[in-house]
Amino acid sequence: MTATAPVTAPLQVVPPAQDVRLRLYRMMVEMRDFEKRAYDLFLQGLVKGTSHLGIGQEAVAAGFGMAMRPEDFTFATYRGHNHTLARGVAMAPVMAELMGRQAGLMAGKGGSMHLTSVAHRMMGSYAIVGAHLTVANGAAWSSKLRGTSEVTVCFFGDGASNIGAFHEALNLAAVWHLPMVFVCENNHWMEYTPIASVTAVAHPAADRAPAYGLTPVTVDGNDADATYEAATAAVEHARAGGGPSLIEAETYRHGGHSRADPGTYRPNDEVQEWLARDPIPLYRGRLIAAGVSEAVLVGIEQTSIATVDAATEEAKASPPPDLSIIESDVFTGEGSSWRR
Ligand SMILES: Cc1ncc(C[n+]2csc(CCOP(=O)(O)OP(=O)(O)O)c2C)c(N)n1
Repeated sequence: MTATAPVTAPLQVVPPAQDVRLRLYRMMVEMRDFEKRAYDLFLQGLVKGTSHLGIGQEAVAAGFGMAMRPEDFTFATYRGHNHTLARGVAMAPVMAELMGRQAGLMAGKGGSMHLTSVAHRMMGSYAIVGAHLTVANGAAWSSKLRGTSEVTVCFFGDGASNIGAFHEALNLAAVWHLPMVFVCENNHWMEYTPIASVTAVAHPAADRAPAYGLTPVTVDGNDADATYEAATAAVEHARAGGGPSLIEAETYRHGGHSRADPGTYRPNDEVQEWLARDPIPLYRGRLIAAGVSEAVLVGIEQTSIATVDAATEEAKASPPPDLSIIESDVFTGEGSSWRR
């Protein structure tokens, strides 16, 4: 069974201002260059452990990253490099983390699947499918109890929509009217299984939203203008006290599920159809059509490569972590006193 055809955006997308569009383009180019380099470094044996690339899915991370404020929280899956960069985390510590170096975001202890930067309110990348949706609810509940205007955005894959925690999280978010935005990145495949072959509805997340009183929203996840518009609406709705939203962004991963997977189980015509809708060349063409000069775009592209080069060298220059860090950052150090 092949994946469903891409949605044609149901939204009347209003083009963002040109400076926003250029920042969206820069973010997507940087994400792509970063992940291509990470893959090269994996082939050289320098990236340790496994990694899951979001190449092809950049317009989702960029659209939401642009719509969020610094005080908002992100929760992501193991496919979380792009979401981490989208929160403004510098490339060098992320690259060093992938390489298991001391200069890594978590001193080299976490690796690709656990990227976290509390300072950037990037509250973690989670490897247990679906489990982080309930944790994200906790962050949103905290924001609400503290009377803040913080919003939590939680990304997950289509496969997570068939996990019980997805339904539990949507239900409580609705009951507690939490400032949450649930974002399903429907890339049509959960590891090696097409989501359509194991799901009773066409849109695995959006079609279930009404069961929890939420509006079903689908968006073209390869169109950065559309993701940005949908993200802005949902984030500001939550910030204004309107409660949770769910957005299903239809997209596609260009490569396999994880680093060692060539992805050959996918029909070639399906892969070609989606490659032709690569979000970055599509957006580049749109910017040119809108009057942006070739020189401006080339400048963004050259700067991106230079940034990735510098991050790679910085990461390579860092030594492996000292064994003494193995017990740090494991416990809060406050025992269970917080429970009383
Ligand atoms: C609870 C649980 N079951 C199974 C796995 C193994 N597993 C890792 S990724 C994955 C596929 C998830 O697909 P999806 O949610 O669509 O996300 P994607 O990888 O496409 O981004 C599975 C089954 C897991 N990590 N956690």
